[in-house]
Amino acid sequence: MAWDLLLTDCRAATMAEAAGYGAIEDAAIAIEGDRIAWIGKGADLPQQSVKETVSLKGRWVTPGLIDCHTHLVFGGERAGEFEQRLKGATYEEIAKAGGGIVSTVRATRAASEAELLAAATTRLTSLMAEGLTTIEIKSGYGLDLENERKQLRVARALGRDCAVTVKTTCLAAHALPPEFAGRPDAYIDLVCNDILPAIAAEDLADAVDAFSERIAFTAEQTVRVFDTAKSLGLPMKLHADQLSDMGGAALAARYNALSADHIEYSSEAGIAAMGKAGTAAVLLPGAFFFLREKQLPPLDTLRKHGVRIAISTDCNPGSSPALSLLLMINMACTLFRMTPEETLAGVTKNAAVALGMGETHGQLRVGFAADLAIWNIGRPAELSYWLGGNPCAGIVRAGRWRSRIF
Ligand code: DI6
Ligand code: FE
Repeated sequence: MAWDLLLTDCRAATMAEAAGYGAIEDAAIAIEGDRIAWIGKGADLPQQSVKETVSLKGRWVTPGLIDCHTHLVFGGERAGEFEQRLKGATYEEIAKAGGGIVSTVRATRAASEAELLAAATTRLTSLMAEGLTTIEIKSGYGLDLENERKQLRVARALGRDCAVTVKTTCLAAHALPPEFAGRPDAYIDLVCNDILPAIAAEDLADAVDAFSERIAFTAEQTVRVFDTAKSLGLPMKLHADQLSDMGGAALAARYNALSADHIEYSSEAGIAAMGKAGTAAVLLPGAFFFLREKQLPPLDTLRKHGVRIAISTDCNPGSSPALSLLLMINMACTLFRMTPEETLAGVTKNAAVALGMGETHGQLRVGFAADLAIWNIGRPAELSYWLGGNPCAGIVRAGRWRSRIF
């Protein structure tokens, strides 16, 4: 059988070793169908017939980037709240006064599916230009069955239209919708009895998420959502300990969740439980930066307990209107003191783990998805070094060229 595509004369950051880049100098990468068929030193390349051979002239290749936590599909924007915050109002004050997430809920409910799709496509295009080949997209601005379904359908449509792999997550337990004011348990009843079963039956969600926080849902309410997800056979993720320690990390670990996200305020016991359960940490430096938070995520504790650390945009209109995953890994280095190796792992193999795709995506390895990004850089650390700009020179997704500008 012939290989479909052979990339020669490149340098590969395979991310296939326990630590570091797993770099191969003078590498070649062969692709058959949508999988990597061979990777190694060009000198060791076996004789094989090939349909297309492309010399990358010394360029670096990495796994296609993975953004594992986004709220990409929403109506409107919240630049007005940004201005309020610059005058001194806090994110929590704005949320309590009926702004915040609920204002995006109003705009999302009012938007048609076509309008949501057009706005989300524009945002996705920016992310994809930087070598993104997989993205997770959450609902959570509908907060009733019809509108949660609408958001998730748009997310599924993006996956069909845009040559990117989309994983969807139902975040119906994101905020209390105004019609349930003062009745959070009644809303959780609706989520558990109606919304999640219907979404699961229509195969609109690949996972279930919840926002466990003072301004959102309690640990007990989160447990009800998780028990429902478990009974529906859906894996879990959690917005945990972002603004206060709610015991979210330990709760996520107890349910073997794929990931606990934010976790700035998580305790060491919670982090240790994540390490044991194999629950990944998803750190979101864009939200930390944009809300001007002071509490750093517990990096040393995460490292000590061997928790896999992913980095993501958290792209959303309130706390992180971020459209660049490369800027996020710069911030993870400058703000969180992560290393460039750690942050590249955070947007490749560890992001894949946070989506339950660690066995097939996020590394350049034989049998893994042929999703890769080609870069005009001298060394991998450049990916987390520049503030803006885009060194991406080409993208292969599912074995096919999606862009090639060299
Ligand atoms: N945490 C976040 O950072 C986003 N959602 C969440 O639970 C913020 C969403 C928003 O402000 O619209
Ligand atoms: Fe989020």
